Amino acid sequence: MARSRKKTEVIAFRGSGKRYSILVSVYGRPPSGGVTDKIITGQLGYFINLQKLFYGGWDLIKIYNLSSNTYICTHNNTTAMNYFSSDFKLGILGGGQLGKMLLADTRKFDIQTYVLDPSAEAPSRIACNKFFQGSLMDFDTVYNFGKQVDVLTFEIELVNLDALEKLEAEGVKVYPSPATLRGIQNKGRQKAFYKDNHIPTSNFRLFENLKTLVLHCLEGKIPLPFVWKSTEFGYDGNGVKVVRSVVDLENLPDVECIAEDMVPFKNELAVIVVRNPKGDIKTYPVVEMEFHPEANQVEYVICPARIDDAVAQKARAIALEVSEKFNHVGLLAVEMFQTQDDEILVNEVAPRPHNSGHYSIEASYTSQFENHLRAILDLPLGNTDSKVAGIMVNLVGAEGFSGDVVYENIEKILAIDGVTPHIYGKRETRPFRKMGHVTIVDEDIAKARKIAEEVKNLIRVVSQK
Ligand code: AIR
Repeated sequence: MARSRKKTEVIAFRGSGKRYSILVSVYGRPPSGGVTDKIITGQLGYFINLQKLFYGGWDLIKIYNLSSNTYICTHNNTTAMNYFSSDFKLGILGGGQLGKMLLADTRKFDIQTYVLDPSAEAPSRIACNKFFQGSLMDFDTVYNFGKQVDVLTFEIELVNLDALEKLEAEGVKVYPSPATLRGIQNKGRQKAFYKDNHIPTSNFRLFENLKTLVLHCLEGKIPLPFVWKSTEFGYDGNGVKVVRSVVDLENLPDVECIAEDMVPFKNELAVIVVRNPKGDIKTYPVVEMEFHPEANQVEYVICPARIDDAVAQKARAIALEVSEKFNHVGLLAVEMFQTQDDEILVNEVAPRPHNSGHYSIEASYTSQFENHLRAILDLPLGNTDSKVAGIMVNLVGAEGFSGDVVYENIEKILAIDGVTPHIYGKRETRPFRKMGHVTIVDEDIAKARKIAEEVKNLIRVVSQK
């Protein structure tokens, strides 16, 4: 927290309405408005004093970064919330499958939820307490939605950040924080963050539009192949393309983008980190993505990854560092490459529940969804260890099928021990759309892997004839 001293201001408020008491304002900048109780300026021993602040009974503590003009941390101590079977409201931006799985745990704890999603048929609709249909990118829609809840979270990164910032400044707890999301939402900024913080990542170059990238490519300034990524609005593989020759750039959208060095990795790994506002932090075990040898598509997410202990420890340590440097609250999925010489490079992060953690519903002591909830509500974090080995197979829409979905052979996979399908509740399938997943658990990872292959060969997501 707040390591870059000269750039940080700490403000603690007590009181309500327009009258505040201010305990600390580092570097002598009293916040505008309100009544000043006491101002201490100068260098604080950050860690000691911040800890004291957090537990010192102050109502609201804000840490403001003077360089980026953003709040890097807001901590509201006002009342110990009664979340359970009460009027407390958790707002969730996005009502897709991730939200739906999170809602299984809000139901378990009897926590009230409001959900906003653009689709009237969003999967979360059936499980929340109140559903709102509207755009996640529209300032007013997000702001008005957020005003009705006590804590706000999101299950997709493509949300209106300005609205989140305003809500946070007005006292709504937003986790993960808008400042963290701002550092992640734009992939150019995210990569720059890794470089600035000495987190190992592949080299990249930022281009303001496609034309500039094409010019650089034609002049031979970018070694081929490379990975093109649009800096904004990509998800589930959209906005990413491997470029092997200039021709591959032809049909790409004319947007700000990055060109990343291609990493000839041995393994693609992921670590999910969970962190609460107090700073308690835990990681899930390292998972491994196994790719289809020809199609180059992830086929299985395997937990634990079948890698050396030393590599796993390194991956977990790097993931912890990334979460801490982002000052992240909630779940952070850190996707990484294990290089040929066993180095770990961070590929990208997702500040939300993640596909690579779905296995945890059946295989872990505490699922990623329950731990997200515990983290954003500042509750003790649950055990992230696994009870058994878990393998996850994504159910994506088969190529050539669009329309009302049918899960072919689902009864056959249900007949196998340790197999649990999750159906997301999207009525319409489209090629490669994420429609569900299947988890396979077993004491023996090799046996689970065999069953996973059987499942993969049996089930198909198609449309009605
Ligand atoms: N999602 C969010 N970021 C990445 C993914 N996969 C999930 C969220 C979101 C849903 O995908 O749960 O709401 C949207 O899926 P679709 O198929 O409607 O685009």
